[in-house]
Amino acid sequence: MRRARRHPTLTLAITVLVLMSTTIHPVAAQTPTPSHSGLRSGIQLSSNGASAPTGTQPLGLRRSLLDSWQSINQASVQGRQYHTAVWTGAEAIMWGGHDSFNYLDTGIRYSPSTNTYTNLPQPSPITGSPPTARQQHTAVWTDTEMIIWGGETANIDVVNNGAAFNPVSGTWRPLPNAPIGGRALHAAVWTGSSMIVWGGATETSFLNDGASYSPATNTWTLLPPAPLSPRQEASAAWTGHELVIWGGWNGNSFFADGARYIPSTNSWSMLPAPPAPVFARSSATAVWTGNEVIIWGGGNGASRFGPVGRYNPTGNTWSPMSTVGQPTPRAVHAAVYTDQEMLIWGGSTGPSIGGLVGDGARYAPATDSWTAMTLNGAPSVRQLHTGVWSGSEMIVWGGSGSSCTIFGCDLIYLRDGGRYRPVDSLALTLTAAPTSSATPTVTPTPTATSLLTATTTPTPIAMSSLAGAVLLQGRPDPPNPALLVKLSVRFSPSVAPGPILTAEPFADASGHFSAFGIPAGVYDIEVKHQNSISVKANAVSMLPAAVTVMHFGRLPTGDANGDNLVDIVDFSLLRSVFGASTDCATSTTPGACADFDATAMVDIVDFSLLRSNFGRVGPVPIEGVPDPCLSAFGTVAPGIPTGICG
Ligand SMILES: [Ca+2]
Ligand SMILES: [Ca+2]
Repeated sequence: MRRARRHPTLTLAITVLVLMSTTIHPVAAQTPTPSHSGLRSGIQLSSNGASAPTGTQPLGLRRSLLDSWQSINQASVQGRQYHTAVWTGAEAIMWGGHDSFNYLDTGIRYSPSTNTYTNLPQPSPITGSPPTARQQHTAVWTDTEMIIWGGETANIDVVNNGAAFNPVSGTWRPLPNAPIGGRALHAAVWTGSSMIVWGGATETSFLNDGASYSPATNTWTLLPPAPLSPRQEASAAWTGHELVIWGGWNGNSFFADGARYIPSTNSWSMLPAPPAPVFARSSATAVWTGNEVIIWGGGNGASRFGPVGRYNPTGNTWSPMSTVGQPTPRAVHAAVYTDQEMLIWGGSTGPSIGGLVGDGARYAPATDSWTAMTLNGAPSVRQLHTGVWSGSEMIVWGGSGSSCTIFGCDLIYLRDGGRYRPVDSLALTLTAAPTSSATPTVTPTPTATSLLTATTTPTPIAMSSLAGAVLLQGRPDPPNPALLVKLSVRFSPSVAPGPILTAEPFADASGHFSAFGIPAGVYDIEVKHQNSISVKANAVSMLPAAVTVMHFGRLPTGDANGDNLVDIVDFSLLRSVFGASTDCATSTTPGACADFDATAMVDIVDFSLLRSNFGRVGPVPIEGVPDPCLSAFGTVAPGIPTGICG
């Protein structure tokens, strides 16, 4: 039984694992490479490099209301932890891992645009002894391939082999074995031309050697000796010029030192000490912002910690980070960088299963400030999950969670996830209007909740955003889960010719929704729910780099078949299911959506709602805006005082 890589920070969780398995499985953060620029694609809110905000923060009080989660259903493969994930530009690929009984060589491709999974082909070509299945390996995305390397296999042994998967051809190819020994819980980054692996542990020892693999030549190169002592679970990031390594654990000691390796000079140098107080730890996460490596979280045997700091490789200096509003200190969480903010979600805040969390927060380097992520619709608590940034969403998947009965709690292995969409109104309102955005307004494959589908090819233009709200006739006022519905929002240019844009955002329990990436202009905006007729606001000015705040009032209901008119057809549908229990979201029964008030029952109340709108045709003008907070119509631009929604 291995000892070297037993994780120091999750004692109780490991105990439970031992009860469920004959082996001990240490705990490590996921692939430390979610922040490569190569991973980014999809819809962007604005150009990169937002200028430092100044002045007041319009909508500051509402920022947390604008973000949202969308659930990802269970995959057909086993639940797992210690797997890896990469973002290909179109899909998240999750592979390998462990479910306490099995080492896994299965993988899935998850497409946000269709919200569906595809299984990876099996087996991968990593054959022979030890076998393919593994956990605690690493994965990087090269822009054409996902490279899997190292890890612990079903023989309870570590390996120095790997393979690369090409999602276009759908095929695997084996890698030549590395010139360094097998290992798990090592660091791996993609440099743009090579995969660098460093550190980690075997069954009996810890390592401080490394090597780089070039797909172009299909060859490995040894790294020069590092100035760091051997360790596992160090945090690592690629800056565009160097590999930055910090912290880790060697079975006895936790580390608070770090170093950087610069391939162009083939040299290592030590990092200066991070800002005080410095807590030695393992399993911190590191993201690259384009200017700094932000290292946060991790722990030792007894404690979890918040910031390490922000390391600037240009000046070889550290900056401290605010802890105000930060997430509960944690390890084995997911961290991604969005181009504006670092997102921290999930993980373990303490040694017991009860320490698993399903919350998170966003850190904005520009303002050194944290914003809580909404809990509304968030995935269940978990650790050792993966998180990748798609360009518009953080895609969280897998990990181990908690299942509790009167007998206590057990770890469960998850195969579902969630998609988190931050809406950074701060950046939207304070980013200077881009004159030549390199960011397309629309991608060829918008996600299910991607807000825009254009009918023509867009030209680069300054973007605008909508922060909207609705109520639904017949349903309680907010906050109420009956308001968690998908909306259809249509932007029709009012004055100048242009494409009609449609968005399908989800409202939250407050009825709030958002749409962004809208080319600045003047639009007629029409909002419809599946069971409502639409309401329309005419000639709304959407200014560049600003958020337009608008309440669309109470949507009139009664449209059972979604054709934007309430007539005899809807009445017939209602009558066909009258008195029945039904669910519009899941039932395919005609008339299932006649449950206008979301009581899961079609009854006289639904009939009355339909009757109240019988004969009406959408769109209709906005009716009744009962929320004074959101009754302010028009455009909110920099300089508007906060407190509108106090
Ligand atoms: Ca109808
Ligand atoms: Ca009902």
